[in-house]
Amino acid sequence: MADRARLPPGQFLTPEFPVLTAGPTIHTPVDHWKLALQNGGSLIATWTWDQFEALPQTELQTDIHCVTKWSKFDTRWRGVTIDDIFRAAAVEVPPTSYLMAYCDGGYTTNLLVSDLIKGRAMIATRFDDLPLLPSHGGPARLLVPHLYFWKSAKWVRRLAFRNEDDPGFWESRGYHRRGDPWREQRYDGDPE
Ligand SMILES: Nc1nc2c(c(=O)[nH]1)N[C@H]1C(S)=C(S)[C@@H](COP(=O)(O)O)O[C@H]1N2
Ligand SMILES: [Mo]
Repeated sequence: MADRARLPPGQFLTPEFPVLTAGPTIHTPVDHWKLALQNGGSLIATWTWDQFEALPQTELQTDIHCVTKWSKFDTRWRGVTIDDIFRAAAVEVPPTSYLMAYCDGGYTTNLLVSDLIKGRAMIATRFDDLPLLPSHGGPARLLVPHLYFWKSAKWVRRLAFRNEDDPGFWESRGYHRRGDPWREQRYDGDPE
């Protein structure tokens, strides 16, 4: 079997790309799309679709791991790293340690800023060289592949720095605050 060492504990490998959404698929036309970066309630920067597409583009090939136990190897994405988003907004030093991602449709997820920087995360707009399908979060989703896939918020529209690590949608429904698959941080109460 292919490279067992790449499979986190309790996971199985699938060639499929399952769709998991709490609620309906959201369809946001790109001319209605904007990304906002905030510090708490104050706006730091916004990008229209065309402005966002003009930011530096990064390709990333990576394994992904869902808490429902499927993992998929070597997925291929393109988008804008969070480092480049912060740079474009002249955020040299992140103002807080936490961040909340907000999506069209109301989904949210909380993240440590340290899990998003240094090339570990992006806002992805392409999968396998094609525009990201709405079912997988197109036009744009967060991609944080080293954490369980619920952290990779689909249809993301707003990133807000926060002073506290307040729980997002799944985190307030019994899932772990951080969700590291290598530590099996599935549920609230699993090891830090
Ligand atoms: N906006 C939004 N993002 C979301 C979700 C959701 O319900 N709404 N589900 C999460 C969960 S639980 C998983 S496993 C992945 C699934 O992504 P996929 O459908 O592209 O496989 O999206 C995550 N991002
Ligand atoms: Mo999930």
